[in-house]
This record gives sequence, C-alpha cells and structure tokens, in this order.
Amino acid sequence: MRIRLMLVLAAVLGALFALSSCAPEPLLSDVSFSDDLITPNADRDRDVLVIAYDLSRPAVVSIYVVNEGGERYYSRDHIHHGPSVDEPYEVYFAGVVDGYALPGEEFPGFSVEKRVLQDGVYEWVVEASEATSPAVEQVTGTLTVRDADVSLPELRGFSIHPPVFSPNRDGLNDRATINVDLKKDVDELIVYLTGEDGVRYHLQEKETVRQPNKAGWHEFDYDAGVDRGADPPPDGVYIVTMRAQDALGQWTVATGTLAIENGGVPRVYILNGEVEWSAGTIPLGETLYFTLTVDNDSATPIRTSGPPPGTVYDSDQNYATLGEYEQSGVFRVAVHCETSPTDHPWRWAVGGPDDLVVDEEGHSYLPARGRALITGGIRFVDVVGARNPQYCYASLIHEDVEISMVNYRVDPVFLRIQVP
Ligand SMILES: [Ca+2]
Ligand SMILES: [Ca+2]
Repeated sequence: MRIRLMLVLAAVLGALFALSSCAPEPLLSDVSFSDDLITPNADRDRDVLVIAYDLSRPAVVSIYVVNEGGERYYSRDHIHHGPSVDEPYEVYFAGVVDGYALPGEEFPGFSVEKRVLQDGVYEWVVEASEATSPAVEQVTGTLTVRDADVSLPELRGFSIHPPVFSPNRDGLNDRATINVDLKKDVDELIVYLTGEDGVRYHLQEKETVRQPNKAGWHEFDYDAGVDRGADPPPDGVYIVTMRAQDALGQWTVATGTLAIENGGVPRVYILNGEVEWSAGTIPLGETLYFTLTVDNDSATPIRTSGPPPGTVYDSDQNYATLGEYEQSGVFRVAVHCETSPTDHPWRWAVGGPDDLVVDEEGHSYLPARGRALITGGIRFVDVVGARNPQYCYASLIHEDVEISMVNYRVDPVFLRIQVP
C-alpha cells in the first residue's frame, strides 16, 4: 500500500516538474562522435566510430562532413526519426558516404553508390529540423580521415549476353551469361533481375576456378530456373542489377536489361498414354503402323525436327540413316522394339506442316497448348527368331535432355512377325 502511494506521489511530482519547465527543450542534444580520427581500411583499428545524438521530438536528421574545399559528403541525408526514448540514437560511421566522383573521375559502365572519404580533415555536422519549422539545429566538430583504403570495387566490362533469351529447354538461347571484371576483393557480389512488378530473381555464380568475391573475372550463368523444372519469370524485359560491396562498405552498381521470350518449362505428353497399333501380328516385309496424339500441355512452344509424321522406316534404318540427326532440345516421337539394335531407332516430328510453326531460322515448333496427331510405320524387313514375338512401344523423347517416365515405353504392343 505504501509503495503504491509513493509511486502516485512520484507521478504527481513529475507532472508538476514538466509543467514548470515551459522553455522548449532543444530538438537536438548530446551530440558526439566517439573519435576525432578514423582510418577506414578494414584493419579493425579505428575503422568505425559511433555517432550519438538525442532527439526530443520527431525530426529530420542529416549527418555529413564538409571538406576544406567546402564540399559536403552525406552519411545520412534527411532521414525521419522519432524522438529518442531512453537512450540516445547511436549510429556507426565507417567513413563511408553517398557516392561521389573526384574531379575528372569517370566510372565506365557502373556507378558508385557508397564511397569512403579521401584522407583529410573534415568538419562533421549533425543537424535536425522539424517538419513544422524552418529552423535547423546543428552541432559540429572535427574529424580527421587517415589511411583510407580508397580503392573501389570497380565493375569493369559488365555485360549481358544474349540480351534476349528463351529459357524453355529447346536448346536454342536457353541461357544468359553475365560477366564482369571485378577490380577488388569484396564481401559480396550479387546479381538479380527485377521485373516490372518489383519482384527480384537472384542469379547464382557459375562454379569456376575463381573463388567467389575475389578480384578478377566473374561469370553468372542464368537458366531462369528451368533446369530444375521451375517455371521461369514471365516473359518480359527485366532490369539486371549487379552490386558489389567491399569490406569498408563501399558499394558499386552496374545495370542492364535482359529480356525473356517464349520462356517456360515444356510439359508434353502422349495423350492419355494411348498408342493405337495397326496389328499385333504382321507378315515379314509388312508394316506396323501406330497412331497417337502429342499434347503440349505447357505455355511454351516445343521444338521438334523431322522426319514428318507418316514416314515409314524399314526396320534396318534409323533416324540417322534418313539424315535426321539428334538435336539437343528437340522433342520427337519414337518407337523401340526389344530387338532394336540402337535406342529408339525410329523417330518422327511431333507434328506435320499443319501443326507446326517455323521460326526465321527454320526451327519447327508445336505451339503452346498445341496438339498433333502423329502416325508412322516400320516395315519389318528382318526378324530375330529368338525374340519373336517381342514388345514394341512408343516414347516421347526430349533429345539430350530427358525422357520423362510418363513418356517412356508407353502402351506396348506384343508384336509377332510371321515368317513364311
Ligand atoms: Ca583502420
Ligand atoms: Ca530456348
């Protein structure tokens, strides 16, 4: 009971005291720099100092230094703060200020966002103002900068190639490469794409001999995620941002653009896993025909190559003997029998001229969400007596990429070849 009474008394006395002090408190007080010398060179000796200040009311605060020539360098440029509550504000200062250029200095292809001060003697300034008043309160002091590591993490030769790419696993322009010649060891070197909606997509650095974050050539290889089966960012133009930050806290930034066209993960199937075979028994010298439908169930066109549907192979031929060699990223329907001497020797395009579209370079595509009826045949000119009958089946092959399990050995036929 007594304790509670004492608390109430203290509160009343406190209120009376506050009423009696009617002169406005200064907005800014107790301003200090913890040191008047800084040596920003990441040797852990006098690299960082602490700036402290008290705010009695909400204010806009700037912290900057002025060199002997009168030029200002901002550490904090008009930042809104609430009043300090129990403790003063404390901010670390590592001698790094907003980017600037020395007379005659140019940065080809990149910008300097944060930069360490040059050696010299500066006046530091902490100033605060309220939105309701034009008055600015200011406290100043002297700061010497010595032994600054003024080398910059320059981003030379920043390049993006190609400027337009199509991450869709068709073997053409599926990847983009971003290169840079970094001129200083850094703590962080990152690259990301930013879309119109502000979403960021981070890139991984290619695993090369060079260690990450070391000075020298760096290469970032970008597949837009489709190698892992993830949908790429939507088609469109993206800003590519590369950012390096060194141990002092200096930042450099290089930017460019990269466009995605026809991006997407191909998802293609033999419709319903169904293959219609013309017969289970054929005389030697006759042809086994198949019919199936290829369904492009994705938002990306899928690339294909010949021969066209309807083509009939002799059983001792294969796609190569017809001059229709494998091409990385191409989808083809294929048939394989247990006695086939090579893997899936008979292959057909996933559509005919009416189903496919052809780009300027002559590559053929089954459009996004397209379907095509595929037929073909194999004329059996020989027979392996030890394997008669045998299973034959159809597959949908993504050449040099994969045959997904769902498209592998679909709907077998148990085929007997009648020998006279
Ligand atoms: Ca130092
Ligand atoms: Ca492509």
